[in-house]
Amino acid sequence: MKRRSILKSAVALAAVAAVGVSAGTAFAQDKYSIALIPGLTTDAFYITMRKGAQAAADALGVELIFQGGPEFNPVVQVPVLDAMIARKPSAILIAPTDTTQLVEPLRKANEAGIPVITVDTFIGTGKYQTGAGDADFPLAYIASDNVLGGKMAARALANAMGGEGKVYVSNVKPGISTTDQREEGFKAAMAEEFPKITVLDTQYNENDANKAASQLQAVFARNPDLKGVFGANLFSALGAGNGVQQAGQTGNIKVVAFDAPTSIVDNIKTGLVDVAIAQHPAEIGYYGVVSAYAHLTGNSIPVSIGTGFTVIDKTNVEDPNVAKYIYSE
Ligand code: T6T
Repeated sequence: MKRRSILKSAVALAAVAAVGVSAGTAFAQDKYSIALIPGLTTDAFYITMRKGAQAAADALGVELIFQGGPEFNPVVQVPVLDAMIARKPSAILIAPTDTTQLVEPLRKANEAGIPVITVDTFIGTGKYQTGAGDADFPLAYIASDNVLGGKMAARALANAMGGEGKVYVSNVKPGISTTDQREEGFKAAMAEEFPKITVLDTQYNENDANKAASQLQAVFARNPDLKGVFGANLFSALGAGNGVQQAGQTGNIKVVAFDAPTSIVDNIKTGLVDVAIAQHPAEIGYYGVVSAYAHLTGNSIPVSIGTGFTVIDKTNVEDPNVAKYIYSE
């Protein structure tokens, strides 16, 4: 009898231990996993965003899963998102590659109970949690103020050109919130503040720098008095700058670049590019992870967080306080 009760207690103890072990395992599995799906993986902008996100993940003890496609394209991004939803991360941070085509795919994540935060780009109108529209379900939008950035680009280009002449925007394609807003801001500032500048038709390059370079040469062939170009993102700007060089127009056709990879910064040093407007992608990644974590741990979060810009030109390109905003490769 006595022996039996000892046995019983041993079984009970073993059961407790088993619960302890499984509770421990469950705890390990309960570590939050935050997915970051960039516009594309090989872009210095998103590589830098990932670094900021990883810094926050390390500080908070959460797992960061960085997964994306090789091209900035909804057809490529949606399957990556679907696969991520199947993995059931605790939250998804995503730079949607199209304002409308990512709405339904992201709704699936939301309906599966995975909180969604958009970083860099937005879906719908970008006004979330308003109860209006069918694309307001993401919890937050963390990004640069792209309309303002476009206005800053217009002012920088007008200044470099002496306030008159012909320019055009080298852009990716319509339907991307960031680059659409930059073009909108650029055109608005040109119309309101620089009446002697003519803005020619936008050239769309599908995020292909080679195409952007050929387009520059074609626009220049049709407009030998072309005085400036605004490259509305990294590949547009890189290509437009290369086009200016290939046309033998370095210094004559002014180039203002959105984004600041090392190649564009090098082009500032040689005089090919006049100004680069650096976004702060590391901050976008950092605050993305912090916001997701705050939400997961029961805190309220801001529905929108704006990060800043650093304007880089020949006068400050060597300044260490400016150099820290050059994107990582
Ligand atoms: O300009 C960034 C980003 O903000 C935009 O949404 C897409 O292009 C970049 O990634 C640069 O290539």
